[in-house]
Amino acid sequence: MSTKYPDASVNALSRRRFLQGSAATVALGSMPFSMSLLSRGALAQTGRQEILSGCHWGVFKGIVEDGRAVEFKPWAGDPQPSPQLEGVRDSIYSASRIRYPMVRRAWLEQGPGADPAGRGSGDFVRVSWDKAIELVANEITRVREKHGQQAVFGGSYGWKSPGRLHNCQTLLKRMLNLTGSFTSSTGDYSTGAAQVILPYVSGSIEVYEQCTTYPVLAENTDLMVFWGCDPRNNSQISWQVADHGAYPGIEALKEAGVKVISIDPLKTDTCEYLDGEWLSPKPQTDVALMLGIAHTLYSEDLHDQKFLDRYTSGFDEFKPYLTGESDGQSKDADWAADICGLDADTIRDLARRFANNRTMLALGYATQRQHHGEQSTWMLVTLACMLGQIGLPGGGYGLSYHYSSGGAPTHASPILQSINDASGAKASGQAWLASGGSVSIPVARFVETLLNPGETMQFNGREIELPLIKLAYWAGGNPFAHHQDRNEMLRAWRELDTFIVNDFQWTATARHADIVLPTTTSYERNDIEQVGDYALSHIVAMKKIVEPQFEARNDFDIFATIADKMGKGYEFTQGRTEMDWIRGFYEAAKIESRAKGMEMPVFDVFWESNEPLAFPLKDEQKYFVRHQTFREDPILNALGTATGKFEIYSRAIAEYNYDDCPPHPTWLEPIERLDGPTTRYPLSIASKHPRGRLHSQICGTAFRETYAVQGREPCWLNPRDARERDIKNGDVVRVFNDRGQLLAGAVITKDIMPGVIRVQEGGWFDPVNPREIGSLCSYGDVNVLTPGIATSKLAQANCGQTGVADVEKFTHDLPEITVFSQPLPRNAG
Ligand SMILES: Nc1nc2c(c(=O)[nH]1)N[C@H]1C(S)=C(S)[C@@H](COP(=O)(O)OP(=O)(O)OC[C@H]3O[C@@H](n4cnc5c(=O)[nH]c(N)nc54)[C@H](O)[C@@H]3O)O[C@H]1N2
Ligand SMILES: Nc1nc2c(c(=O)[nH]1)N[C@H]1C(S)=C(S)[C@@H](COP(=O)(O)OP(=O)(O)OC[C@H]3O[C@@H](n4cnc5c(=O)[nH]c(N)nc54)[C@H](O)[C@@H]3O)O[C@H]1N2
Ligand SMILES: [Mo]
Repeated sequence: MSTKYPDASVNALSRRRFLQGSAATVALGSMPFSMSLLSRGALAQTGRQEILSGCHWGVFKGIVEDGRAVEFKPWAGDPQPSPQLEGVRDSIYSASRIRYPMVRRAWLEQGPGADPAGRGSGDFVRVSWDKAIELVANEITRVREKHGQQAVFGGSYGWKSPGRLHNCQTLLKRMLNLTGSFTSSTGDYSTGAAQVILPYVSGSIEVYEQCTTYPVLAENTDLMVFWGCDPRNNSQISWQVADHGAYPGIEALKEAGVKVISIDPLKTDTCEYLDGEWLSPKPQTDVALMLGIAHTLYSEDLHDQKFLDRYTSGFDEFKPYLTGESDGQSKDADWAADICGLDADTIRDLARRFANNRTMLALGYATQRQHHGEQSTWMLVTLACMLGQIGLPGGGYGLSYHYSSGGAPTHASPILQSINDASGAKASGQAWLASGGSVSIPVARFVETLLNPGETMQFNGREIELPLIKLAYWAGGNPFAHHQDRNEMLRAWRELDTFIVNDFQWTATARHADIVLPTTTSYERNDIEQVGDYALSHIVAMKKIVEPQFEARNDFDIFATIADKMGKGYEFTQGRTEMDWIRGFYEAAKIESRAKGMEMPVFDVFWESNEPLAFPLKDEQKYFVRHQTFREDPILNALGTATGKFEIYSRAIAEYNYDDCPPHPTWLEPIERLDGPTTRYPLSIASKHPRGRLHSQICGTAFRETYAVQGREPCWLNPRDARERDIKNGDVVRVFNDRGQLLAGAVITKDIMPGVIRVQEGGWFDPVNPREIGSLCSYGDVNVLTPGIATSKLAQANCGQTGVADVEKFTHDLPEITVFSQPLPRNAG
């Protein structure tokens, strides 16, 4: 297995479920499935059809009239459908659809590596599929022969569509593994820092594991703290097919009258909905704030020393830092107030309220997607240890309440198998961390690798040598949206001979490719998936809704044909059709299900029913409490750390001796922040995950019109900052710093703290002059402004939520936005 989230979460979940299953009594015989087979589903064979499918945004029925999808109607069982579904439907037909195989003219006419600065200029030549496949296969072979296997990069990262068969990233690796080897990538952009530090702290990656469930919170929690955490915005999507279970969960908190605090530079949807108390410390100063709270707990004897003694190790090493005994600076509330901007009384009050209530600390991922991002997660766990409520119903901490509906109870479901990357048996559940190729680099260090081949890099206690890469193949990701410091990246890309992209949209990534292969959307092929990353509530047929548009082909068929060209066609397909594979995954789940006392219907009945197949929820899962078993018996259920306890001080990290990741949680100044000591721009950038998109996905559809301002990405700013710059609502503004510049449309609102602007990640990069590094982005890709640095030597993760800039009213002629239509030659010569 080689995908990230499902393996991480599902392995942990399934392991636990199996353990619990063997202890609990699972009734033999059939369990009640809520699907009424065949009765509801039979398709009317008229001009109009309703076809069941699923996507990151949820389960839905594709309404098809005369072969065209006219509506994606949310499934009746969806508690809170995402409005983005309409944009998802439009992605099939949008003007940004890639129609034919295309090759960059200079590359085609002059060979690999020709005119690398011309990438992005839009001068493509249409070629036949046969020609395109031949070019790709020959180029992979050429690069391997000339520069070695590691010179091919196949660790392409991103939010490919769900589905157990058409997983384009796995399929790319499958082709590359069957024909040789390649350089892969490790980790992800979401939790790059947290997932590396947490195994030292709590013994597992945690960020993709189940939290104490919402029903438990509603019953037991007095105080729910959403710390840079916005589940109502972020639960619109899941890595698998979204269940949206967070929404009824949050509604239950509201009904129960749970007190809510939101610590965030923005007034979030979640805070608004729950009528929460909004506190806005300066971005990137959360560790200082947490230390101030911890200091108050300690100095007022509000901390739980018994919990610290029994369940943690290293508090004694941390204490001299907290009190200032070791460095002369007490980390008290006054010290914290100076840094974070909340006043000291508020900080002390937070400490008292946390200690005197059953408190759940729900941390999002943004605070770890920052310079020294390892520290915020570590410090939050430390705070929870001091409060001593970990493992109690409704107390402690949770790291995935905002992600894929973590906290929605887990159903008793079998786990669907999926196609593999043919790399052979991967021994442990850690496989997703370093899967596929023989060489692997931290995922966010690809640009650094291109620029520094042969150099060594510290990474999580190891040294790795950065490989020479000449060919990059991307499938199912958009690095020209997700990676930071776009201009540094453009420079690095010039080191490549060849960049190949499979996608269905003309993203900036596809535009910067040498060879572009048009793929189907998941609505043009058949597949199967689970509903909910944590809930695992259903198995859903992801049925083909419409025929492939233009010359689009499935990634499966594309990679099978490339493999075939290289003599490995049968090994790739194993002679099985799309439906053979899907049936096989289902049959394996049916066997697993039977072992657990549940009888799934035969495949054809499932498929024809046109309804998702539901799995039961047991009470012990409904009322799951994270770390409860550890609390009950810390010897028998020891954590996976070296000491078996929560580690507030890590001997292993001490041995690495990294200057940017000390052995206990520590406040370290980031390279830049609002009012930072060496910071040169006045506004901090919150590149929050978008309300109207999944990253960059569906930016190229008509749904963009629901939020765009003068056709551009919005830039939210506080009235004070707008007034100081004479900016009015709806003005086009230029946002800039030393790294880059973009245009955006001003949205003035008090829902953002002074000194902070919000430009959501995922806006499509649209340089006015593609040949010029530093050119103005006319649509609003926030990553022209963010730094490409790593969090630290420990995790080498991205810092997308670090960055400062300034804003001014844009008074020149507005440049055209070209990125949402078919590419045309621009500045090609
Ligand atoms: N500044 C800043 N930057 C960030 C973040 C931030 O908070 N701030 N967040 C980071 C995070 S957490 C993430 S996860 C990344 C997200 O970065 P990405 O996951 O790269 O972003 P997406 O827009 O989801 O890109 C997915 C691409 O895959 C394509 N695709 C979908 N399905 C298929 C398929 O079946 N086949 C093929 N061939 N292609 C397909 C889509 O069309 C799209 O172009 O961004 C990161 N970047
Ligand atoms: N609608 C939608 N939902 C999504 C996604 C999407 O693209 N669109 N992407 C999905 C993915 S891949 C991921 S990884 C998750 C991402 O989940 P997160 O990383 O948690 O999401 P963000 O929206 O980037 O940030 C969450 C909150 O943190 C706040 N914040 C930013 N900086 C700071 C800070 O320094 N301190 C504090 N206290 N708060 C801060 C932001 O204002 C925001 O409200 O979301 C998932 N959900
Ligand atoms: Mo992510």
